[in-house]
Amino acid sequence: MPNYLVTGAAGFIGRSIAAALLARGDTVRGIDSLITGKRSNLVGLEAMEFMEGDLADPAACAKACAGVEVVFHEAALASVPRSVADPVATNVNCVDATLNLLVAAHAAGVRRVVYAASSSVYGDAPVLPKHEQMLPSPISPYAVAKLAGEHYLTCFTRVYGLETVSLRYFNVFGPYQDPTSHYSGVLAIFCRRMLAGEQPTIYGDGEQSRDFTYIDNVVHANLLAAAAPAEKVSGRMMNLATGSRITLNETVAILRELTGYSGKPAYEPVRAGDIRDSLADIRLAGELLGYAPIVDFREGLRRTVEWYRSGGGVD
Ligand code: UD2
Repeated sequence: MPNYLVTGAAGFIGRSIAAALLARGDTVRGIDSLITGKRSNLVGLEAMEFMEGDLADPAACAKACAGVEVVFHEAALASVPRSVADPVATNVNCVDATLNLLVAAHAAGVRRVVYAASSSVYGDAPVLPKHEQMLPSPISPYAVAKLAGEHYLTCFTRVYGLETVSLRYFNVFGPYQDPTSHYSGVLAIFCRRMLAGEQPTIYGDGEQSRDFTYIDNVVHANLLAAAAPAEKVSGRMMNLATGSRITLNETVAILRELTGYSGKPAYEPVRAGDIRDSLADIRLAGELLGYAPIVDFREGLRRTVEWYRSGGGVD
């Protein structure tokens, strides 16, 4: 029987967590609807028991949770603009899916659920860095859905005694992030375009900033969150980031060095639902998990460019 279930196991973050668990010898089950996850992301994860299934289906959730001790819940329909285009699909795949998973996890006797929450819940409050005592102020349907998931986790701890931890990811990037959709993370899109000698597009003036977080930091924090004592972390949410920020214009300048692209970006109007600046206070994850970033932005971007350069992300 697997110790761990990873939802969204054929997605960027899910497959990275599954790979780390397998590497340390754990038994892992993965579930993915393959709506945005890709079979090609399962290469190298052959030791994982993989189920194609949708968390919107309670029976699939029950099957996935059977015999599991800890769930890493990474499945989602990520992307702010996708949620603006189709808020109902985001709700089904983020809110309904999370509730179904929690019901199944509780019924199956799962001990802990670790949840991929999002920095988008802070909205556009001008305070930087964003800290966990701030009142959430979601702008996009995606942010609302991710926040609803957090509240369901806390509720399941309070009402049903299920251990839960929510990690508010800040703009995660790295190998295996899909660069092919216009709903993809910006750095994946920029890496792919600039390596191909194509012009990147910046929405807005490029002075918006993000606390871009390399994937290894996210995997590291998830493993810590699964192992931390319940009395310290259960029912809690915390930021997961690096505690530093960079503008899109600056990322393009670094990517010009790393990719050799010599052109300038195109500028288009600001995207609906977008946040201007994002920077995390990461002290709480330090206190509760002993988390500190292990790979900084520049090194993460260098590794990411190398991965795309060597053919990653293209099926
Ligand atoms: C939000 C969350 C992030 C995660 C993610 C999931 C915030 C601050 N962050 O990321 O934590 O949950 O959603 O999808 O809410 N852009 C361009 N050109 C492009 C693509 C994007 O300029 O080709 C801009 C975009 O308008 C935005 C920035 O890049 O200002 C980042 O966009 P993104 O889609 O990578 O991530 P974001 O910040 O919506």
